[in-house]
Amino acid sequence: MTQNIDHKLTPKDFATDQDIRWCPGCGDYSILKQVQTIMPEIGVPKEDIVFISGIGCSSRFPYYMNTYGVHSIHGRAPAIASGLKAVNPDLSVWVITGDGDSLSIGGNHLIHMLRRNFDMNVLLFNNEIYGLTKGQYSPTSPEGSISKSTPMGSVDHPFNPLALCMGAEGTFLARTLDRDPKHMRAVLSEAHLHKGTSMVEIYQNCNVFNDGAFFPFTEKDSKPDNVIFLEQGEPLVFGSERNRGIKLDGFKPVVVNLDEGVSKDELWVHDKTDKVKASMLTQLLDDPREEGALPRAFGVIYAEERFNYEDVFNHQIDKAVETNGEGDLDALLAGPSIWEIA
Ligand SMILES: Cc1ncc(C[n+]2csc(CCOP(=O)(O)OP(=O)(O)O)c2C)c(N)n1
Ligand code: SF4
Repeated sequence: MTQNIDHKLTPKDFATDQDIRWCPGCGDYSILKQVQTIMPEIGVPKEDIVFISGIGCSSRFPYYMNTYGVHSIHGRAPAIASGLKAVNPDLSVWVITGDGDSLSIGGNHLIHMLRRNFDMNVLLFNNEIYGLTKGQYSPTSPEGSISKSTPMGSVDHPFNPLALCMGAEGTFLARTLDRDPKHMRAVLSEAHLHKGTSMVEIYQNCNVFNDGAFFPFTEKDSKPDNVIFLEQGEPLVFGSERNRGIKLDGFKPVVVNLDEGVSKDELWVHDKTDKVKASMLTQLLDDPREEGALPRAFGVIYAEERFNYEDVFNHQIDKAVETNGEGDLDALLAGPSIWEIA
């Protein structure tokens, strides 16, 4: 859909007059800014954009976007977004959710939304904690996390969100960081272009209840050693000197040093359409604080073309109307199929 308006929109056109209730310093501000920045570029009229969230600090997002929006029910944004997209396929639909909202109470809704592959975008703000309810552990909190609800350390093994989404047959998986605005904007723009459900996991710092959870990936001194930025068709290279890379030894990723006789041609080349390799990238989840940890992948990990639910669903309705006529709901309800309750 192209913009059909006579003045060019700017990010300010997507801001609202609402007082923002996030804590000063929260990573949510950066995500809001990047989303508002890409909105004029995607060329969809404001009136055709809808942000739908569940419950959580992150889920206050729709109040701050000057588009249509629904601050819905805890964990249920995928269900509401799916219904809306099914009957209004021309809308640009964005689901905003937290790791608690989408992976605890909303886990079931998330996986079914993904396999259906509606053409919409999901931004999962992962801060590895429940922020709004003041710092309980979440399904992405690492083992041993000390929180309000796990004073002796969490015993739960965490989800790997993107591996979970891949297992649920997601067709677009990406990861980005609140503290890398340029990277986030590029990923969000690509997510918008994907014709299917794009899942973008965003590492988001909750500076009040889980400050620094992602510092190894975001801070200047540690980021180059812990982050691989994926580029389609490019070898996996990282490090402050860009002299380290990942090579596949069979199915085992190993770190190699390009200064020690290994050529770039031997490295793993990123192909977002290769499901097996994308699946391996989702498994690069080492704790960066541990000796010998492999770096973590950021960017578009996987992209697959598959039909959208809404297209086939609406095609079926058209076919049924063609064959059987418009139908009559009153007649159906008062119809001959009756039964008695004893
Ligand atoms: C049915 C229901 N159960 C529990 C809650 C309490 N609750 C509100 S937000 C939330 C979790 C929020 O965590 P997350 O989705 O990670 O968002 P964040 O606040 O960190 O952005 C919970 C458990 C609720 N509001 N409704
Ligand atoms: S509690 Fe955490 S996630 Fe919520 S607004 Fe404050 S800093 Fe952000």
